[in-house]
Amino acid sequence: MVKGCFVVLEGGEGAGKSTQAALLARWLRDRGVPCTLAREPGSTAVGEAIREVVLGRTDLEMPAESELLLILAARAAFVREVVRPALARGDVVVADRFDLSTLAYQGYGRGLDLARVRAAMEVATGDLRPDLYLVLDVPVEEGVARRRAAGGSEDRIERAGADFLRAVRDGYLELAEAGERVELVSGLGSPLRVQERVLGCLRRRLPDVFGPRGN
Ligand code: T5A
Repeated sequence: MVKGCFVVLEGGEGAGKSTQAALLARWLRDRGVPCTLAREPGSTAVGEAIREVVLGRTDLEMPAESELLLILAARAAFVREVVRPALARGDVVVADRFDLSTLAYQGYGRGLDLARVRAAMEVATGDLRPDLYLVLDVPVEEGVARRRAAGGSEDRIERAGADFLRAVRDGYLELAEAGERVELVSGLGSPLRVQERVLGCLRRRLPDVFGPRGN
């Protein structure tokens, strides 16, 4: 039986994280593997309330430090109420964003000191470490075009503009280069083509869970 495992989909706006997270959750469930699919910020009562402030309140200007601490307040609940209980049950947790987003957006994007961001993040996450991060990468223009085609309005963070989104993407590329548990995956091509790449990485990096013996 598959043991608990924590996989995170990361990347910039419109990279295809939600699409791939949903495809991966379906792939696991089709094979009888218990799976918890969740998104950040959100997935708890307090997290969804904070999401409404951080993303929904486009009228609010706030210091980057306030944005960071609100997101971490949401994460503290996410870790305690969603991730840890799911891992204890033996689920595969598929998260649409986690702490790399904070380094990429609040660190590289907003310009907060990375060491201080990491120190603050410890309060929210404790010793919890994902088994693998998959960073989906598309050029900023492609991500923005996909989001526009999907319709809906820009959230408070997306409104920061193209230079901000480019800094976020560069941050992800650096984090993927440096991170031992981080895989960079091209998000270009059809969703099914991207899913093949995602599954290829998972089989290679987490064979006990995603390899032929795991499934
Ligand atoms: N945030 C979050 C921080 O600043 N710090 C943090 O610590 C955390 C956790 C989250 C926001 O919060 C910020 C970052 C974000 O700004 P969100 O609504 O969850 O906000 O936003 P995103 O995660 O960015 O969601 P997006 O919808 O923008 O991007 P996704 O999930 O990467 O993309 P997806 O799958 O929704 O696809 C977007 C569109 O593209 C299509 C889809 O059908 C959809 O229409 N698509 C494709 N089109 C062509 N080819 C493919 N391969 C496609 N895959 C999907």
